[in-house]
Amino acid sequence: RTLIKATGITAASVAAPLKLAYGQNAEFTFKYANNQPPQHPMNVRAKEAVEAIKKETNGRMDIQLFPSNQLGSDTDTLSQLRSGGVEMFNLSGLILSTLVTPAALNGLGFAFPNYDTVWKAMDGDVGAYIRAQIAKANLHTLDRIWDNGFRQTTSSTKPINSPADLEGFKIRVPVSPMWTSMFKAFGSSPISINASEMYTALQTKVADGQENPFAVISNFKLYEVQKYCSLTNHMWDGFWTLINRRAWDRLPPDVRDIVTKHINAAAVKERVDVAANEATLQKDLTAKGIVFNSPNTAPFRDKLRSAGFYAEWKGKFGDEAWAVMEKYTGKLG
Ligand code: X2X
Repeated sequence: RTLIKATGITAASVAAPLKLAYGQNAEFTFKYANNQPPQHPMNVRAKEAVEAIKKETNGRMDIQLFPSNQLGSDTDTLSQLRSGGVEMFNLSGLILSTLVTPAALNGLGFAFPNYDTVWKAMDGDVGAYIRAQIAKANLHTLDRIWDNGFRQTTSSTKPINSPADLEGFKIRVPVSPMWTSMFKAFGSSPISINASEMYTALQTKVADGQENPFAVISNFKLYEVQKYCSLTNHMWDGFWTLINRRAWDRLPPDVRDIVTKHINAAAVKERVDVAANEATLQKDLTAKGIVFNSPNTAPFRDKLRSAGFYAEWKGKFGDEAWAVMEKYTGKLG
């Protein structure tokens, strides 16, 4: 005590460096949830980012990552995010659309021809439009959307070659009106099931098929319960990083900037990882027994058009949102 007084060091200034040195007792702690297994590039890059954030904030900001829906299904976790039980969540925009309808815009059937158009739209005006709508629901969204991917259709019973093969097909879809509406337009029997229950639903034949990008088919081990994979590329889906508004507002601006910088950078790296894996994953899945086929997708799009799918969604999204999408995709429907 005498020594501290004599040197002018206060208790606070002694305690602070100790905290920094050992990285304990973080000032801010966030739970950060997602639905992907730990090996998915999203979790690999998110883990690097939370470590970098801890380091650059000298331990002030501690983000704990919870992969594989450890905190609850996507639907549950969205409720927890809104109440503040979970502070951060990577969620598909289409599932978020149960709360914010325009977040499903990018899921419009066959809207994007390739990744180039996806990133232009999502890093451009489509993304900005969606984030502005999400902000109205009291959630903060980081700028860079993570890649889930172009979705392919798998089945335990038969390959999907034409829209007729989808008629009466029992297909698991995520819990979101866009998916239900699309597969109803195909004449299928869509069953809404969260990702955390997907494997079991396929294993027990509650559903005969599902649709997801290669990375999900592989990381969720769907090759154990599915035989065929049809390259339908019927929609592109990504994950927004959503943050509870009150939790975000509690962070000092310098910490917010560090979080924003590292999570956005991680999302961009994850996009590159997912793209790099695509070619090898198809080979891996073939080796695991999956049989691939490449249907002509034009008749699928025609079927959605004639079933009134585009007209229905143009009405739901409104002319402004529709025009923002068409700036990138050309005429929809
Ligand atoms: O639930 C799914 O199918 C998944 C993993 O693709 C989403 O997060 C929408």
